[in-house]
Amino acid sequence: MKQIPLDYHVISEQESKEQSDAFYSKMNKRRSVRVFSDKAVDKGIIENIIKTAGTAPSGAHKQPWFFVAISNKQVKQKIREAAETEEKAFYNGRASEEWLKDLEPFETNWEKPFLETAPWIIVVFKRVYDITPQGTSKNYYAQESVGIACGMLISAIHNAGLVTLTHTPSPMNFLRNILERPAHEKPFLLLPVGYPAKNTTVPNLVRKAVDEISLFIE
Ligand code: IYR
Repeated sequence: MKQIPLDYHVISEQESKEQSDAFYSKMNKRRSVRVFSDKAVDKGIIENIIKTAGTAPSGAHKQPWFFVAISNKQVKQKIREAAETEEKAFYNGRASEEWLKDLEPFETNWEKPFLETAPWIIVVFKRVYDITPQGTSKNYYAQESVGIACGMLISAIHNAGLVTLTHTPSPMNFLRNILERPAHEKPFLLLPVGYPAKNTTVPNLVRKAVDEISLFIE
């Protein structure tokens, strides 16, 4: 592939410190939200968020992701109904005792009204392989690549002043059917996106300290 100069401008160590501090403070304010306002969000903002996710690195630059953004009320209703069917089975027997106990602090249940209230739902698909005019082409590290893209998507949502929830109704294959996506795309994550409902509360979580999540070898 043709090489081009890197578009890069060095910043001072002071700026680097300030920017890393500011970005951490901003990201540390991100919280998963389960109760949404129905206030509309402009399509252009959702497009920017998806474009940001699409800047993620990927194995052999295969970009093995596909994003479906839904604001259509009927489609959101279909997704809610199908997700709640799976969630009912999960909460009424499929989940282990241990799993349900671990979820208690979050006060979740099978009901997922946010799938209709949130102005947008983004469904992320992982392309297990690609289909090209020449036939099929292999993707590498698709799981890692799409996981990274989702992290960037969530950061972009937060940066746009919006909130989301990483929702994984399990199994998620109904999303492929409702959204009429091809067989080589596997549903990966479902994210309602919008504004929090008025007076939304969140669990009083504590994040692990840096010395609990890292080791420095100097
Ligand atoms: N998918 C279910 C259960 C659930 C599982 C985990 I792991 C969570 O962090 C939260 C919920 C639900 O959405 O309720």
